[in-house]
Amino acid sequence: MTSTSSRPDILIAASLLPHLMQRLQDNFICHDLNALSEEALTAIAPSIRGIASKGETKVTRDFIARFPALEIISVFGVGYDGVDAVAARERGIEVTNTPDVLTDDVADFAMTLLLATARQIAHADRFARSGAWTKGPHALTAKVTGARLGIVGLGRIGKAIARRAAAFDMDIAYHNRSPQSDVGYRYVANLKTLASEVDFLVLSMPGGAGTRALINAEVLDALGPKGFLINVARGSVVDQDALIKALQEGRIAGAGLDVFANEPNIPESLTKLDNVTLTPHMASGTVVTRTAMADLAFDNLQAHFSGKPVLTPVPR
Ligand code: NAP
Ligand code: 8YV
Repeated sequence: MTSTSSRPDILIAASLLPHLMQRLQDNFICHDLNALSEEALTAIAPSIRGIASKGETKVTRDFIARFPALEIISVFGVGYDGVDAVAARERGIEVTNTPDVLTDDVADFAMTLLLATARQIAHADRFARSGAWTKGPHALTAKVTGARLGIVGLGRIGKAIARRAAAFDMDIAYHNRSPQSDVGYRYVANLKTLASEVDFLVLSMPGGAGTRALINAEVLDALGPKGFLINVARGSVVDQDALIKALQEGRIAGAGLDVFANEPNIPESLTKLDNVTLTPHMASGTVVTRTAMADLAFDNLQAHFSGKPVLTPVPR
């Protein structure tokens, strides 16, 4: 713990894990954005030197402009699409995230969603509990082993998903803006073409303006009535209305979704569907991984305020 006089003031812009909050409170003067009135925020704004935030939290250009002494924004999460990193960079403000420590858990979860959706685990569970089994067997489901997998966003998480899919003998192809030199999987330059060639389309690209609604009605139609969409990326990368329509009309077979357009709200038109598996943005949500993310988010702040290079700056 550092002495109160030397502790930098930081703004807590999101609801964070108790473990992270404890470490922040021990080392910084913490101001909780949610507990501050507009007036109180204006009063403390000149003293704020750091912001602790989450992947989904909006830290806009206008918000950043309110803090003239801001030096660093530490994001708890690898995705930092909520932060206007360009506005931060223009001011020389450091932005950090938490890559790598969550890769395995997110990839495990993507495979879990894929298997659960293909084999209709959530539906079968409801079926078994309701007693419907006494009237006849559950419908047959889709085979995963040996099926064709398309990954959109073959980065850290995408590659970890591919390694897991290889153990299911899946035929793996991917789409990025450019091919990766360190993998042997088939690169498909056109997203619609990739969708038309696979049984499962898994999304693991970043959110933000560059990927907004990349998965639209045309891509879904290319995936087709036997194809499944699995999204562990961001809700923003899918045109959610087009997805719901495609699911309702059987134009795709099903979807496994961990992320949504307007979290934590999920439209009733989606929750009513039987051909979906829905989870509340929890792909990185194990005790071990969330603790590692919290430690990394803290260590970035600590390094910066100790005059050391931050551990994981976002790419420039
Ligand atoms: P990463 O290593 O940066 O990989 C992202 C990949 O996406 C890169 O290979 C990149 O390749 C590709 N990409 C970027 N823009 C693209 C575009 N317009 N079209 C197609 N591909 C594009 O990031 P990561 O660590 O794997 O994380 C990926 C994302 O997963 C995060 O940004 C976050 O949104 C999401 N995530 C979700 C959860 C969850 O709880 N559900 C947890 C962690 C992460 P190119 O640059 O060559 O295009
Ligand atoms: C986090 C995520 O759960 O890392 C990311 O990009 O989406 C998740 O790991 C989230 O950002 C924290 O709420």
